[in-house]
Amino acid sequence: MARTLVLAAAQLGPIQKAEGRDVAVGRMVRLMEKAHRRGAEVVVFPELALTTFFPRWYEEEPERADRWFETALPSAATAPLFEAARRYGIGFHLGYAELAHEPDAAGRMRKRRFNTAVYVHPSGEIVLKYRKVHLPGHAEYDPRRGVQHLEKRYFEVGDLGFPVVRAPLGGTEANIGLMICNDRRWPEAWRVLGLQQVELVMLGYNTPSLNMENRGFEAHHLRVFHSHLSVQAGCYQNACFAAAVAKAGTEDGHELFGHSIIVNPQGEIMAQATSWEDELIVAECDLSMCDLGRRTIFDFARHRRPEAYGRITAQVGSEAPPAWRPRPAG
Ligand code: CDV
Repeated sequence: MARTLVLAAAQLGPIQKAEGRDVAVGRMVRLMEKAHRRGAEVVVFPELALTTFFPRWYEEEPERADRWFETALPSAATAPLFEAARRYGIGFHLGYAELAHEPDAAGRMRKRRFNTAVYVHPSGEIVLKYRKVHLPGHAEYDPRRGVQHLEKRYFEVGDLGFPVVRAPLGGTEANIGLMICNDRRWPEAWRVLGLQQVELVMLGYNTPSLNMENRGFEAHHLRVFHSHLSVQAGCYQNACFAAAVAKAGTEDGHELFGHSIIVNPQGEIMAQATSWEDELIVAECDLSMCDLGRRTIFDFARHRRPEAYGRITAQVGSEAPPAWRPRPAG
C-alpha cells in the first residue's frame, strides 16, 4: 500500500554576517508558504539556517560567538517559523546553533554548545533532536587556510547518538532520522540510522565550493559529486529517502555550492536545486519504496556479518596492513 509524503527541501541562498535572524526567518516563512501552495507536508531547511555560517569567523574568546547561538526554541526570533507550521499544517526541519545549560558526562552543570537539528511537528512540538557528531575543521586559528572552519572550536561532539523515531508525517507515519552536513560522508552514520529502519533522513549542509585545507588539488565539480555520491549511496544501502538541503551562494565573499537534492531508496535523485538562491524543490515520496531493499539485498537480519566488522567500533584511525613480499628466487 502506498504511503505518500509530499516532501519539500528549502534551500537557502546566502545569509550575510551583518544580517539578523529576522532576515533569515522572513525568507524561511515565505518558503513555507510556497511549500504549502505546492502541497508539501514537510519542509527541510539547511544546517545553521538562522545565520551566516559563522564557524568561518575566528573569535579569540569562543564565548564571543555566543551571539550566533539559540538558548531556546522557539524564541522571539524563531516563533514565526512555529506559527507558520501551525498555519500551514506543515512539519519542518531546522538546523541551528544550540547553547544549552545542562550537565556534561561528568555531571558538571555548564554551558554546552552544539551544532543541532530538530524536526518540528505542525503543532509546534519538537519531535526529534540531533546534535552533530562528525565535526569537521579545527579548533585553533589556522594561518595556512584562506578561510577558517572552526566547528571544533565552537561546538562539542553531539551526545545524542543517531536517534530514529516513528512519528506522524503528512498523512502517514514514518521512521525519521537526522544527520548534519559532514555526517553524510560517513557510512557509519547512515548504517546506525538504517539499523533503526529509518525511512526518511533529513539533513542540512553548508559546504564551501573550495577545499579550504589548501593542500593538494580537488577539482571544483568533484565537491558536488562527492556530496551527491554520499547521499545517494546512503539512501540505497539503507533503503531510505533523504532530503539533503544546502545553504548556497556567496556569504561575505565565501562560496557555498548548493545543489540540494531529494533522493529515493534506489539512490536516484528525484529533485535537485538549480540555483544558489532561496529555492524550493518538491518530490512525492512513496515511503513503501523502502520495503524492497529491506526485504532483499539489504535485509540486514539475513545478510549482515557483524562478527567481521569489529574494527568499525574498536578502532578510530586506519592502520597499515602487514606487508607481503615475494619469496627470494631459488
Ligand atoms: N559544515 C560542514 O560540515 N561542512 C563540511 C566541509 C567542511 C567539508 C562538509 O562535509 O560538507
